[in-house]
Amino acid sequence: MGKKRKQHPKKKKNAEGSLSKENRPEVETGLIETESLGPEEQGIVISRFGQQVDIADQNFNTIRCFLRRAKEVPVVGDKATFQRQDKLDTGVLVRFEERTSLLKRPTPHHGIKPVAANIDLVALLLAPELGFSEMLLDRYLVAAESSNIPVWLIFNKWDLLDKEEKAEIQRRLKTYQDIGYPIYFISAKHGDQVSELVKELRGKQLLLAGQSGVGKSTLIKYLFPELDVATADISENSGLGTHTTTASRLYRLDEDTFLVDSPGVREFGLWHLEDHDIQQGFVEIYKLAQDCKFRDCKHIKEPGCAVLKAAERGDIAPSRMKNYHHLIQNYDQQFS
Ligand SMILES: Nc1nc2c(ncn2[C@@H]2O[C@H](COP(=O)(O)OP(=O)(O)OP(=O)(O)O)[C@@H](O)[C@H]2O)c(=O)[nH]1
Ligand SMILES: [Mg+2]
Ligand SMILES: [Zn+2]
Repeated sequence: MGKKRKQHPKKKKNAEGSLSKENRPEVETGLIETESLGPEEQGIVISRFGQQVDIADQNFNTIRCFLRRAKEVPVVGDKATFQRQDKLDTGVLVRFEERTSLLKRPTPHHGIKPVAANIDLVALLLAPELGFSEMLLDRYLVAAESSNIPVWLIFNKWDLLDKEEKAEIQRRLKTYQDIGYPIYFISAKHGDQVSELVKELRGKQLLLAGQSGVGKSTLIKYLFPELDVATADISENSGLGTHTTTASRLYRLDEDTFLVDSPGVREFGLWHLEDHDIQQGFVEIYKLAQDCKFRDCKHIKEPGCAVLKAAERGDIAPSRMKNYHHLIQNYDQQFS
């Protein structure tokens, strides 16, 4: 908080800005001396804590900024305008720009939480010891597709598998490759195939997603060896990750490449999505649905269903069809 306080400060005007009012936090500089504020600067939100955000400036130095009476709060990845406070290493958020995307996640108690803004790629990490499951993968894909953000699959901890296990995973993931999802096999811990992956990531702002323990932070740690990034072993008791990362954080790889490390989710409900989102989330099914006799066909047992016909011919993977049916008939339930 600003050290000096004033009773009736002049209100700072945010004259320009093409944003809708809702997108512009009401910066009420009531507790901060406005004359002690520096000129407006551009930055990017790298993390958020309640009513404060860390903003990285043009040189990627971090300034803790206050938001006041925010109507809509910024999230990691938001492009922001801020002002420094004289003689302090803190500042004030003035506004943030309109977003190209906003990734949201369902919370355990049927809430919905914004996670990151301006993400143009979700890198979904998978790992062997957590029991790679098509059902969980399909749920993630449905959620990502509903935000219209492309998804890449990154199978991590490749070093833990023997030849047969690798072949088995490759076989199972081929289904996803065939429907258009790029797939990488890496070892974040040892750096295997990481530079090949990173080459493809240039110019993107991406979010590392996936269950707790898949190695999201380990990948960050490998890419930023000078930083102190917390990672932790999978619990011996539960066989699950230990939710080591508790808040999303943005890292800059180069001038125009940014990675967001995010906390792994335990529950991944899709109750917040409509039937249509579920249908759109299965990209190959959605494409075929255009040839169904009925426009509102759900591909369960309707006559003239092009999807069911394609499934009979073997053009849709049985596991995908099964998971689609499961989700379309139970979409309002919570899953873990
Ligand atoms: N053998 C092996 N272990 C790895 C690899 N990547 C990560 N690990 C280990 O997996 C464990 C979990 O890694 P984290 O990076 O903490 O996982 P996370 O996805 O960030 O988990 P949360 O922050 O809880 O969401 C750690 O013990 C890592 O050392 C890998 O490529 N190979
Ligand atoms: Mg982590
Ligand atoms: Zn149909």
